[in-house]
Amino acid sequence: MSEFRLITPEETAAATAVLMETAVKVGADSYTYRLKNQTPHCKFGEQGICCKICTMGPCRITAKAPRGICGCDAHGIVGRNYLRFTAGGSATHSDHGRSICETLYHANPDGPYKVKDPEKLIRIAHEWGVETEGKDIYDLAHEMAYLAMGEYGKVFGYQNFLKRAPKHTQELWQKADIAPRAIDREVSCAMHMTHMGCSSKAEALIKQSLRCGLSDGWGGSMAGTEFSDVLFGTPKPVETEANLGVMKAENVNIVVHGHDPSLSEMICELAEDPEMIALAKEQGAKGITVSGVCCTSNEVAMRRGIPMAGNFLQQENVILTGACEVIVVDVQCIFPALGPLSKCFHTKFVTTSPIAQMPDSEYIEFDVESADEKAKQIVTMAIMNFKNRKPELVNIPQLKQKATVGYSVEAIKKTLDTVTNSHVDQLNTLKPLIECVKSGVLRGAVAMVGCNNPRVRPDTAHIALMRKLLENDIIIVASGCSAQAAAKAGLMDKRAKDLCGAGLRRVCELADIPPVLHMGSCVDISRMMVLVSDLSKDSEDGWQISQLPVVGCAPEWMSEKAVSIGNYVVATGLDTFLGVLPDVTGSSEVMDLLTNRVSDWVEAKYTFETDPDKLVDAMIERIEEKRTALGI
Ligand code: BF8
Repeated sequence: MSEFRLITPEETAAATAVLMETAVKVGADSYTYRLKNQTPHCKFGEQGICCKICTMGPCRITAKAPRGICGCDAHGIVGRNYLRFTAGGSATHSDHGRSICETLYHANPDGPYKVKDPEKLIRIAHEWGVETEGKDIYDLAHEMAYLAMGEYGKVFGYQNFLKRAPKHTQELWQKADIAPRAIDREVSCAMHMTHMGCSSKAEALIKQSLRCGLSDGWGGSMAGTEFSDVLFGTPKPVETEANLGVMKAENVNIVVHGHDPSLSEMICELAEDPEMIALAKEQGAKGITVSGVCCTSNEVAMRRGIPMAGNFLQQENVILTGACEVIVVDVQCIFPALGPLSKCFHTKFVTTSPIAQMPDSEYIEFDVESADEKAKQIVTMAIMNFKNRKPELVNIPQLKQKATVGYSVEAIKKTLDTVTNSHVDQLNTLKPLIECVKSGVLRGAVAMVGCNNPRVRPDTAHIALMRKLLENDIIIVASGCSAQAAAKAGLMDKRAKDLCGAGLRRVCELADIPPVLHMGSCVDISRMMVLVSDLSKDSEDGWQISQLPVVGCAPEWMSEKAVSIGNYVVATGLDTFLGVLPDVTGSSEVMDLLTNRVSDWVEAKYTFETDPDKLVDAMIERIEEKRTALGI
């Protein structure tokens, strides 16, 4: 085995800098150029004190004008903006979850979408009190999909999945009046509360932000994750590779980008079709390589080992390699810049969803009924485009790392089963993990999530934080673009154990795991909620979620979805550390609510810190405080 070496974000940046030369050559711009044109950013926007929810304004809060025309002060304006931001994220994740439920509703043994994990479907049905005995698995799938879609508009009651949380957490939600009702209702209610002349009390707005976030994490996102597993299989450890070097110059390169596995799964399926491979060879290529960007990449990496070309701020780079025949996208986190950029190359930019339509793209609408036909059309388009490459523009930076991915909660428990000496009561539980934490072999865990943001040099905060946490025997579970940052650097290579403290290294050796566990895409942060719930339930000492030495962190986040996630992670009882400030600094009251007073309701709060060194120290300190409080 060759010697292990970490690839630093600086190395990736240097290797991709040459792609900027190509950009100049072909007359394309990139986010770095556009960023320059957009800075300095608007200070009113940054502080959240610009209000444009009616046409009396826009109003901006200054020392001379402390209230908008309607009389709303900075706290009301910031609180409303924060709640609307949350609602955007919650709606987005949840609508993704709804499409998965729709796909499940159309699953058919003879169609493109099948039930790959019937056991999981039956397990969820039992949780929801649905009779399964003697039912055809596809009838059950359709019944469950219908019920799941009903969760979006349920008339009375709360989200079904809330029952997965420990009793104490459920009681906190009830007491604070933040248990989420129908998913669509919480988004709708957020829009209603923030309409002109409704709520301007910061406390009420922040409470609804938590509730709307919970409807995402314990509602829409959880449906997205769970029913994706039913359809496409529950992830288990699988080998893959990450970084731009996974693209192959001699092959037809198809890049899948976005979030919904319904599209990417079909593309992967077709790309393996011998008929398609033969066609690619006929066209002069050696084969077909599918690689991914953003969360759809995480989805197909976790289930199929499809390599990850990169995370959010790599999306332009895949086109700049000059070797991308098709970049096919579904929804979310797609730069509109890909349209004009693709025009500078032979690359076809294919949009597929009515939700994400963009200029300068070829629109091939993807739907459940014609999924295989459309996938075939897209894969054929890529193959036939191979001959249009301009060889002088082809330059794939030769950087890639090995990664073991696919750590669903089920997979984590299975892995732990291998180290328990088979005591029956320890099987299929998280007890061995709790023992490691109790004994101090592991000090705790951090859930590292979220995006890249041009405000931070791509991946630098993710990697710096992870390295220090690992040195301190703190295990990491990661998702979204944070997981891809780790994989690109090499932290999901099992050999990265050598970068860990002695305790964590020992755990990695015994369990044969990398020190950063890939738990999936951003909707899969719902997996992390199940993980901490099960840790609490499996703890013989009755540890509540908020007592666990576990925190959440998003060091380079940028999207509305990330704020929705932050809200449900905090509301579930995990202290959450953000490395980019949300636009709330214009209100001392909202700042105090988020970083302090929310803990009266949910026993957890936010910490905002833009200096990565201070951020990681604050997390380690919090983990140690939790250990001391537990007496371990
Ligand atoms: O949902 S981490 S940049 S890709 S928003 Fe987007 Fe952020 Fe990446 Fe996935 Ni999540």
